[in-house]
Amino acid sequence: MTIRTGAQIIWECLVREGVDVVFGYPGGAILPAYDAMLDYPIHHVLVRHEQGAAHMADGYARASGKVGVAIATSGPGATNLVTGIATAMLDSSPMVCITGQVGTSVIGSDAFQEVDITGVTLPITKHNYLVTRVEDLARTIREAFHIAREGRPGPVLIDIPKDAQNSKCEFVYPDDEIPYPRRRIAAQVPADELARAAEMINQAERPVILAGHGVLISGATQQLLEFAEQTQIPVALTLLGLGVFPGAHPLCLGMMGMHGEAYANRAVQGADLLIAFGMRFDDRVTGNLKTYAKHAKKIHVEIDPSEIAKNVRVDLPIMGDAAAVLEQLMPRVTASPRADWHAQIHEWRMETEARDVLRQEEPEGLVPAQVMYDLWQATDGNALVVSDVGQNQMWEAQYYRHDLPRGLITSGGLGTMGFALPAAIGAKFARPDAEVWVVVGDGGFQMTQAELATLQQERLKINIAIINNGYLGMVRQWQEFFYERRYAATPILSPDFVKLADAYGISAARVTRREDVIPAIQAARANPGPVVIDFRVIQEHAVYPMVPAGADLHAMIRRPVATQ
Ligand SMILES: Cc1cc2nc3c(=O)[nH]c(=O)nc-3n(C[C@H](O)[C@H](O)[C@H](O)COP(=O)(O)OP(=O)(O)OC[C@H]3O[C@@H](n4cnc5c(N)ncnc54)[C@H](O)[C@@H]3O)c2cc1C
Ligand SMILES: Cc1ncc(C[n+]2csc(CCOP(=O)(O)OP(=O)(O)O)c2C)c(N)n1
Ligand SMILES: [Mg+2]
Repeated sequence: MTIRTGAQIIWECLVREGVDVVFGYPGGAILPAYDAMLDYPIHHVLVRHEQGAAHMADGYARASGKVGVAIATSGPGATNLVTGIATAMLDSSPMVCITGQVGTSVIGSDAFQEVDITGVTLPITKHNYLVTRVEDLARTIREAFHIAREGRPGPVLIDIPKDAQNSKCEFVYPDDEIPYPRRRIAAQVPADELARAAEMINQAERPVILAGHGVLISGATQQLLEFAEQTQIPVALTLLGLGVFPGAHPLCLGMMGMHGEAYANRAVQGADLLIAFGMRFDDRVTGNLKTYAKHAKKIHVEIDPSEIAKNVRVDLPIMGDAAAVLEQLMPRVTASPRADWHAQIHEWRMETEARDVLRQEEPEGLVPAQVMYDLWQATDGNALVVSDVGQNQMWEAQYYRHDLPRGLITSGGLGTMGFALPAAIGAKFARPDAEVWVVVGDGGFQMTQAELATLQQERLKINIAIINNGYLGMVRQWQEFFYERRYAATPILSPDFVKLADAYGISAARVTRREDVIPAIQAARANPGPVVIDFRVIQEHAVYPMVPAGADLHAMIRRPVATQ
């Protein structure tokens, strides 16, 4: 008989789940678990704030497709995880968070560092548990990992009171079948649905494929490529879908939505059929729902039934895994040149390109889009970029062309500033050989810059490009467009980032001129340690195009062109 404490059972189970790295921060209620950890082959990354631990676990998950693990103590440790958990929830990222809790005998008494964290995280976890009996721990942990990764992935939290960690029981690893999900989605799509979908696709004259994050989660990138090439249907991508279809492919329309390519949005609005794979029609993607792709029939391929008809009414929902559905559709779809449609899209594309900031007369100062373009060039498009939130995120999405899946990690649904640096640390643990670049604004960087110490303590090679415009730029842009340039609370003072990096023992450079961009990037790449580059870009500079929130998708604010 194998007797183990609850604390030991945690690590026994994690090791069996294939976990070899966790991100965490200790404290009283989780001390038994930390004590037991030393006897297991697990690398613990000590973060500087628990929000960082959650983002690291999330970044690890997004870079690898595996479940990331974050650990925190009760009370403030657990509540500090909340933003990171919500970030993972909104973007369907698989994560398990383990929190210590006060002893079961004092739960509910406002004991020291007591917070009802299962209550707090109920709406932002896929599932959560309070495990009061050591006998339930092993099964719960196994179930938690299963739930985190199955179907539509998401974060799961396990709260473990200190006495459950200290108690002992017989340890038997429960490797029998997990009874979840209770409503499994059939692998086989009903024949009548396949026939209807194929008919709609084969008859369409102006179809567009909308591909999202679900294609990545499903591992369906190859199937998507074959499907698009077979049908000759252009592919527009969501922010979280960038890379699931090669950006360089002639059928690729780039990003759709609020800051998507104007020609992609025009194609969506002009389409007679939308075929959506693994995307959830977020409001950043659709704009005004009343006028969204009004003339298009819609097929929605989705794994989560609650996403069907949530935002957009669809003519044909197909429940299933994107890869499986694409494989079953393939033999039924026919090639069609659709020459008029492609010619129309080409015309829109040319019009869009004429307005490209990179084709405009050189403005004074460093153009952020240029920095992104140069980063793309200098890294041969092969970097794993982890972007933050705001204008920097949109410029990255527009000017760093992603041809490969899992080349971009970013917080889409929650739009969490401060995500990039910690998420990049997690991603580097998942993919140690990847060239990891953080793209972050001066505001977002200051939210989690304390993780520079974690970066250095772990001796990780990550490069950080701060797009420093002296503003909370994306909010300033809204103020410029919609609040008569009344810049309330958006000019932001930053420390000297070069000196800041130096204080952590990290190399740094400042770039103010275009000609210094590529040399600085190459010097950073050549440096064996982490490097921070402070790109001092033009301050008042907007991301175009922009669909104002709630406006019609075709009613884009466009960049003015000199010739018009
Ligand atoms: C400042 C800012 C600006 C933004 N602007 C834009 C913009 O212009 N354009 C844009 O696109 N986004 C934009 N976003 C991001 C946007 O908010 C959403 O996060 C994004 O559009 C969601 O993409 P998605 O639907 O592909 O991914 P998710 O939200 O992750 O949804 C994935 C979907 O796939 C499904 N799925 C999961 N697994 C599978 C599977 N195996 N098979 C089938 N389906 C599966 C899920 O159930 C879910 O419905 C912006 C965000 C910020 C912060
Ligand atoms: C945690 C958090 N707080 C507030 C916001 C609202 N917000 C969205 S973008 C943005 C500005 C970001 O500024 P910065 O990091 O400098 O990036 P920039 O837009 O200038 O590139 C703000 C405040 C947010 N997304 N996240
Ligand atoms: Mg800024």
